[in-house]
Amino acid sequence: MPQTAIKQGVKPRTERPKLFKVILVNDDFTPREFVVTVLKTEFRLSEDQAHRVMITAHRLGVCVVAVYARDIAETKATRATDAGKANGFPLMFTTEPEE
Ligand code: TYC
Repeated sequence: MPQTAIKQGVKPRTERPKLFKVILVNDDFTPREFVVTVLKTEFRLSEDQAHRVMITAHRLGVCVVAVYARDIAETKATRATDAGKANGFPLMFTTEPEE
């Protein structure tokens, strides 16, 4: 558009990329300490944060770990789930879009 032209009828919009939640799902088999270790290594949570997230999922069934851009959320959820699998645990992380 030439610099002198006037744009009409276009709503000014600030595009913000949608964020995705990574969700930790409880199970009856994965040891608590293993869950804490995965949360610390893959999501860089402190010992304290990791313990709180683990115990919340343990008590309520699920807990939001963090929010990221879609590809980062999916990569981290996959890597964290694979860490459980590699050790024979059914540990599961899922992703879902934020409203
Ligand atoms: N419920 C597991 C236990 O009692 C611990 C656990 C917590 C597993 C959270 C998964 O997302 C989870 N050993």
